Amino acid sequence: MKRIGLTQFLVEEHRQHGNVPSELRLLLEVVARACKSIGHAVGKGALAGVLGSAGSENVQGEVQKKLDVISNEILLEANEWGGHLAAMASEEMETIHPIPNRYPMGEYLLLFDPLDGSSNIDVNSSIGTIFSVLKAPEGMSTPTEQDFLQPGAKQVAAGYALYGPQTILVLTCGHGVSCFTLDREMGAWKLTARDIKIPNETREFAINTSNARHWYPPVSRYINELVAGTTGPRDKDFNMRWIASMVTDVHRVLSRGGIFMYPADKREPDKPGKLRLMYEANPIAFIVEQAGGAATNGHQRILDVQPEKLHQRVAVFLGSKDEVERVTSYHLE
Ligand code: AHM
Ligand code: MG
Repeated sequence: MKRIGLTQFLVEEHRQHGNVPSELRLLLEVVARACKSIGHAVGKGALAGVLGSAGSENVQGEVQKKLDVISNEILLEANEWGGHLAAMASEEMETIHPIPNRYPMGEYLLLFDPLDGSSNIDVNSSIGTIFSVLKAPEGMSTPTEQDFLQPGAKQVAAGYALYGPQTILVLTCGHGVSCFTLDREMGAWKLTARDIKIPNETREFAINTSNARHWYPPVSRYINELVAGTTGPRDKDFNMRWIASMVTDVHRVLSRGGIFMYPADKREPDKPGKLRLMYEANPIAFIVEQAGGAATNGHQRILDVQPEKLHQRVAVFLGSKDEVERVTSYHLE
């Protein structure tokens, strides 16, 4: 089978749907190239001295790993000079990163979680990069944080790279979800799946059950029913998986169905859940919806949440549609 590359895919996608103008295509190609570099650093591991802690904390108060910092640098450097971006924002940086004056300013905004699943880095398990692309507001001259605070429904593209047994790139530009596999010898992304659809029928769920005692009643009820299996109201057995790398857990859901949850809980009522709306929940929700699944915060569609802060957190329920609708309905009862 002849496999097309990322550029050909994006050119043809634009021809068909008019959704990937050349500026956006160039931007996505640069992001994909940066992910290739991150994948290379990840693959070198101890040989390149990239494992372990960086000895610093990010704005969320989390200890940064060396690879968190390296991946952030790679994405910033790769995307600064091309002329298609106005500014960037990252999970690892407190404030936005406007494009330096020496480069032309473009019309897009890029947000990323440079290395998702950081706790997996030093144990050689799968990790990823998540990114989201927005259009800068009309008439914007100097980008500010406010310009980024657009609901996820406004994203023009989103994707993730997964550094696992294979390095892959999953992408949506608003007309379905495609997957590219990195041909390591050629150094090229090759299309390996298009129009990915999340199976609706599932017997698999993903949640960190060590937090069970902190959950709110709708989550406890839903999980208890799954765990009860054939002896409970669902009348079938469910299996559980938790990799602690959202990208990896979500990729499994995309591949064979399931539901992924990181709920809000009673520990920090003003911090709903752990995952970040702008860098994690929005791009993944866009992909999941484009693959026929659903994504809510228990009360509303994630893509409709109006962001108030760059680093805002959000509860997440996403994956196979019927399951997401069920757990959401328990919250609304
Ligand atoms: P990170 O961006 O700092 O890596 O944190 C996000 C990760 C997700 O990938 C994953 O789903 C979650 O944190 C795991 O959290 P926990 O360690 O509480 O299970
Ligand atoms: Mg993350």
